[in-house]
Amino acid sequence: MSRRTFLPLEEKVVPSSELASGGVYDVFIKNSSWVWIAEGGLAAPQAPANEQRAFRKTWTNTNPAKVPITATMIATVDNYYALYINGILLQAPGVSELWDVPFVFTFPLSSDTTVFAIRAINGDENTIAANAAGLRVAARISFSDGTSHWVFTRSRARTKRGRRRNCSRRVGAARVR
Ligand SMILES: [Ca+2]
Repeated sequence: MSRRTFLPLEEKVVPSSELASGGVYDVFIKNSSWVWIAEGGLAAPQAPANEQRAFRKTWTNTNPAKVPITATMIATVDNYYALYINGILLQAPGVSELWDVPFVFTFPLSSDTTVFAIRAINGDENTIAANAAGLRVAARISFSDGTSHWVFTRSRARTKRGRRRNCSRRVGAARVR
């Protein structure tokens, strides 16, 4: 029997290369969209308060010549979220998180399939009324040959519960987790 050990999470400054053109923050701002689940007859980005929704993306490498080695992901939720990678909790939900301050995560990949899962919570913002909700993500899969593949939230995607929808929200500076 063997026992795995894990490195502790460490919070750092986002590298300037990720803020520059082509970096994960730049690609996130230019290519990803806010999404949520249309429900209750509410107009985007409004959604019921004090409720949570689950989002999941299973990414599979379909090119046997490519070996995925790391993923760098930037994500935010209005209002906060838990992030799971292959079922492992990477980010616990924090009620004090700010939707306009996305986090960047980098983690190793050890197989051709990665499951990104987010439990997204729309907070009450001191009211029980409907309020803005959204999830926004970009992730870069890096391969051993130096190439990469991007995954984004897109407003035209569909979920089992209905059409996700876009909303215009400005996102500020990123923080690394
Ligand atoms: Ca909200």
